[in-house]
Amino acid sequence: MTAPQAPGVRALTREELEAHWMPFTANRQYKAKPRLLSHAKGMHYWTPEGRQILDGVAGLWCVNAGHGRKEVSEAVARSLDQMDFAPPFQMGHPQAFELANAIVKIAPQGMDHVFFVNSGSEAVETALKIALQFQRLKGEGTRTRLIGRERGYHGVNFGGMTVGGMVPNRKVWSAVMTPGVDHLPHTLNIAKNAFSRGMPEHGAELANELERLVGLHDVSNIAAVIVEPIAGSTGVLPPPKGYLQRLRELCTKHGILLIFDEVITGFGRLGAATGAERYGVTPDLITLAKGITNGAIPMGAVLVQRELHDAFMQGARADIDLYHGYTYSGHPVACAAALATFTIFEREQLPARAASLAAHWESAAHALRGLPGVIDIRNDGLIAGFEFEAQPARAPTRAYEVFRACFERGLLARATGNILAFSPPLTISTAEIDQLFAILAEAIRATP
Ligand code: PXG
Ligand code: PLP
Repeated sequence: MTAPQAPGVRALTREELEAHWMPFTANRQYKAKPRLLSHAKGMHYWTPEGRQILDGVAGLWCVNAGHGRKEVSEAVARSLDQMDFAPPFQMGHPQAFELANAIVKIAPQGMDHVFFVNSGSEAVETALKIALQFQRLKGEGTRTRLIGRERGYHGVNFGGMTVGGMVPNRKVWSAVMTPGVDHLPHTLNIAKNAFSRGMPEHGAELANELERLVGLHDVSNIAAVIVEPIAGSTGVLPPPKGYLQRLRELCTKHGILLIFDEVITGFGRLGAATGAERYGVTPDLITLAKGITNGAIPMGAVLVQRELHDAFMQGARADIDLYHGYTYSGHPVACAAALATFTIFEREQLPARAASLAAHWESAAHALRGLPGVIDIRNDGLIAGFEFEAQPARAPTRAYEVFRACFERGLLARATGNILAFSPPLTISTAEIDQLFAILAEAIRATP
């Protein structure tokens, strides 16, 4: 594909890079050798110098329908022209209601209310707050404890950071984290499950740790459990067979709400509309973000079971039911982007497309087994993770160096710890899948 025009793109000087303090980035390392992206179309990015980069990560797990979708950009432009902003509190606009109905249509049965936010992190805070208030409304206000999981990622705000289990994201703020939080053990077991294709065989019993926490704190104190159906950011950890079912059973048995954080798994990534659908387990709340607008405009949402929502509607009609919301909740331009994304999803059947590509993706990924230092390959849907042998004294990690080698060879990967993750747009072709893993293999060989 020829590169789209990128007017006005020029190299930045070292000084010009300084003012922007970049998120989750080694700023000094980056600014000494910056990697810039200037334009994007379909499966590719381009650098300012005109190098074409195959997008192996859908931006950051979000551009599920591929880059530069005209329907999205035109809907955004129209919406901006029509109405730049509408206050979301005690006022509404048609697109927010239309979008909520569209989301409910792809949601698991019974999850038929949607609360809008602007990011995955905000979706998580919102879901936790709804869960806590629901327990009070049910007359079980002592249920305040929240349970996350080791190696979970639930965004960066205080609640999400605390239920999350990514050590570097937590350690500095340890003393001021949300009180009353415990963690289930993570499910990664390379000794038993290395090179599993899809869901690993071993580890369903780890869900029983919830029983231990119930025994420790007493069930009357536990409000909710939050997990990603498949942990993404901390290195692609597919759920062991039976694990999520067991967690659901235990939550139901003990009156504990189950929250699936589907910021990555929502909108087709696993070959179904949601991870809940893919794994056949229905939670009480689902957080969504990223793919909801194809990454074009920030947006997130929380999907809520009817029973929970209805419990909030029992007070006096003039009472505000949930003291929560953001200035940009359900922003009209974000809604327009999301509705256009939905149109593409339906027309191109992207979840089904991802499902039909998953077997090819899996075998192409696992064909890299045996490359030097690769100790595990994990996958599900259109996600794959490659774990490298630990070399504690090595900095940067091998994964980071392979990421750089991929970029030099025209492939965008995502390095997290000593793992490389891939999650391409669901519009990828089988030839592009082969190309992706061929570049990766070469980059691994070139990075001893
Ligand atoms: N929950 C999950 C499961 C996520 O994956 C968030 C919440 C937070 O979303 P926002 O929109 O606030 O970033 C995420 C975000 C990575 C990576 O390298 C993944 C995310 C963010 C940054 C990096 O895998 N996921
Ligand atoms: N800080 C101040 C001073 C505000 O007035 C507001 C919103 O009105 C916020 C923070 C929250 O901003 P947002 O609603 O965009 O999350």
